[in-house]
Amino acid sequence: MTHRTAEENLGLGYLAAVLRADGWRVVIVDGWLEGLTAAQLAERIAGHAPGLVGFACYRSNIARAIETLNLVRLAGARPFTLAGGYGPTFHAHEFLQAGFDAVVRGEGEQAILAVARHLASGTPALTEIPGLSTLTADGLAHHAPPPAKVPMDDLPDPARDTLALTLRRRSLVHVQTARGCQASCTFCSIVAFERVGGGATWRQRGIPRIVDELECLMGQGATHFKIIDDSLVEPPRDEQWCADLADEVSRRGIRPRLRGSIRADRVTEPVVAELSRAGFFSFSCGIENFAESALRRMAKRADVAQNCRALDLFQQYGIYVQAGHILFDDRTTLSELAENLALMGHYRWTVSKGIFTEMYAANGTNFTRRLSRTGQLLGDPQGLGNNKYPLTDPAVELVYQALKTWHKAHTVVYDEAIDPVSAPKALDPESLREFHGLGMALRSADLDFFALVMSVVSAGGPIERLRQEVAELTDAELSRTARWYDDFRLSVSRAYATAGLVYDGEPNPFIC
Ligand code: B12
Ligand code: SF4
Repeated sequence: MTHRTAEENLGLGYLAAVLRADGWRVVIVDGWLEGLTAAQLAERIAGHAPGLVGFACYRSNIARAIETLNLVRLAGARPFTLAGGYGPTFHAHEFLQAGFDAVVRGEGEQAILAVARHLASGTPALTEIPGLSTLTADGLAHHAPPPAKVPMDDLPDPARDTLALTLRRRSLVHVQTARGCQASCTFCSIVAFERVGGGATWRQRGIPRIVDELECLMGQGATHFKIIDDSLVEPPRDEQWCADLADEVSRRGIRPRLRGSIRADRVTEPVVAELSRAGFFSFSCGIENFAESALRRMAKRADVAQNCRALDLFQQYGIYVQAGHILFDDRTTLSELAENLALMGHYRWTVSKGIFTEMYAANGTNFTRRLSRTGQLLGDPQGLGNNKYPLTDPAVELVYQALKTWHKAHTVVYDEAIDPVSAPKALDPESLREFHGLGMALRSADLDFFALVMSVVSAGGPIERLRQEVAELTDAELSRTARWYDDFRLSVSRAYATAGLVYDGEPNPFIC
């Protein structure tokens, strides 16, 4: 669980589908979607007396997974326990030491099938299962490299056991049309994950299969979908592919509302026009930065001009955009911050959850490898899978601390106000507009504060004096605006009541 609201877990759906196709009885218990405590989840698991229990984990939920596992064991059940997903893939040792019998690195369909067969018949041996890791007397053992990736059209459609729950929560129904990405941004876990499995870092399904799945889900009541691909229009997908998708959707007479993710350098007018015709009303776009030097450092394929062109086109077609932003990394400069402030102000209509953003240093990424090589890694004290590192420029550090303090003070209101457009929820256009308006008001307040901090720090002077001035400014602005934020929260509550939505996220653990 996090500050986000729950969404369906397509990974579990794919694993269940593959196991069922092989004749196994599978039960999916989605503790997050169902809002279960560890004790309730453990009771449900133990009640099925399973031979194999698989947990889908992030590094950040290892503690809850282990708590649940221990409760299952306490209830007398002794299943073989397997952990998979991004957390176990990049932190295999920690998951095994914490008590899992085995970890699957990378995609799980083939490995879980092999583990199920092993448990039933002893064959294949655990040590022969590709992608499986266990603890041995010698420590962590990655027994065999992950298997060759299965072509996407050869995978069954994911099981949809949690569809009714998802629809009830008005959370978008997830669909995957491709896995991976062909770019290689330094901070990205997606490409790191794809490299674990080897082979191509991107593969796709054909349009007929994609639209079949949409049509089938619409027949079960789904209207709004999140296409969870990390990058929708990877080559060879192009303008023609977008037109073909729109044609196929229209030929079937369905009108899905779609949200997707796209890289800015793949955005052209025909792409946006055709995707809009296919039903896309919202995109998440990794803009990341408005300074050329920062984009080059991140190895982004897009330059600043492409970022701006993409945003302009989305605006022209009335598409909501959640703009991924990474304001700070170890080498951020004051002039880069100034360039960002200017263009963030120009594009204040984009949806962003708060003003403070920094580059995550996740295990397995090129960014983290570089920090490790240069001795800059300061560890992961919160155990969230996000290593700490120092900033080079002390003046930048002042802006960093000020924006972080500001963000922390408002994190609850960001999460609640912006969730319905960033998650997003299945809302009618009017509610969506209302939540977007609330997000823009928050964004303006954030940018005003960012501008004030920049004006103090850019004036220059001894760093200790600047530190004092920034601290005083932050305190003064927090108290000056307190009343406005109180009123704002009332507006958010009213918008939730009008839309009939409930926000049930937890406090954000990542801002610390
Ligand atoms: C949709 C999504 C979400 C949804 C919910 C997803 C859910 N219920 O699981 C939302 C928006 C809520 C979300 C939240 C978060 N997410 Co997210 N999310 C995604 C996204 C875009 C797609 C996930 C997906 O469905 N993939 C498709 C399925 C088929 O793949 P899969 O889930 O990885 O499962 C496969 C394997 O991992 C493995 N596997 C998975 N589980 C298991 C279990 C077992 C037993 C086995 C054997 C194998 C196995 O087999 C599966 C089939 O091959 C991914 C990016 C991506 N491409 O995966 C990011 C991603 C996984 N999320 C990420 C992050 C960081 C988060 C947050 C921590 C963000 C935040 N700061 O709040 C939160 C954490 C939420 C939590 N529960 O704690 C990162 C993880 C990075 C990392 N190094 O750990 C990713 C990679 C995004 C990124 N750009 O970096 N996320
Ligand atoms: S474009 Fe997005 S998914 Fe692709 S490598 Fe960059 S950050 Fe990762």
